[in-house]
Amino acid sequence: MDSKSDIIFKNMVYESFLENRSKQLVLLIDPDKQTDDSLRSIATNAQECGVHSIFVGGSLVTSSTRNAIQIIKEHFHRPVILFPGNANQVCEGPDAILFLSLISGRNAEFLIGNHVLAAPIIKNLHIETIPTGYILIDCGGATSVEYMSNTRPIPYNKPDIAAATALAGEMLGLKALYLEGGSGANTFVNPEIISRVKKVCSIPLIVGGGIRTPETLRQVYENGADIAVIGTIIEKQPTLLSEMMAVVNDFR
Ligand code: 1GP
Repeated sequence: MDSKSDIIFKNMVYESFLENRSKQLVLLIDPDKQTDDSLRSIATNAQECGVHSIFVGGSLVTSSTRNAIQIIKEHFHRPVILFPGNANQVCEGPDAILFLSLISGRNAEFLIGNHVLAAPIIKNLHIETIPTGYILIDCGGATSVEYMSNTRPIPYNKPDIAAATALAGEMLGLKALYLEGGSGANTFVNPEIISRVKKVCSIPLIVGGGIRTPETLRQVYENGADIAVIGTIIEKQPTLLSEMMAVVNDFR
């Protein structure tokens, strides 16, 4: 039996990002938008549909993330990954944590400040970290993440800046990149940005924000996303999840 530190050393959740480099679908759950009952039904639906992982978090979370993770894990048996808006959201229970550096911004608190606060806690809790370059793209409308992080997103029509930012992140040793339009964004990340980033970087590429239809999801994958994240639309239409998974399966 592996000890907890062996599991961290082996980076098991990160390996699951790499092992299936076809396409993966992640469901984002914001604990503040759910009740215990709705968490049970969302997690059960995600398990049945074959969703690869669940991210838990948000820019501002006031309810118990730990409780949400515990309930989700009772019904969903693949990786449950903390996607924290800040160091305060770090808690016991997730299989891994996206250790996010907001590299599109110039706010030191989200480049290193929160990390210093969180690192000793994460170490004590024996949680695997996935160092991830988080890149905000302006997809219309002011998003919570932009406001809460006090950073400006990269303009929608500036693929050169996005690609250079992503490349710098990979050169700094980050192990995944996350192109983020922001939860509930007006539109999804510019496909040209996705394809330019994919061209210059080799680490797993996560894309999320504003993906609301199977057609959009297909476009995100065709342009180079390895992992797509959907949240808002599934809160509104849970039954759409199986249609989204059908798109993922087309790439297998
Ligand atoms: C936000 O990328 C996620 O971090 C999901 O966005 O809620 O718009 O699907 P949506």
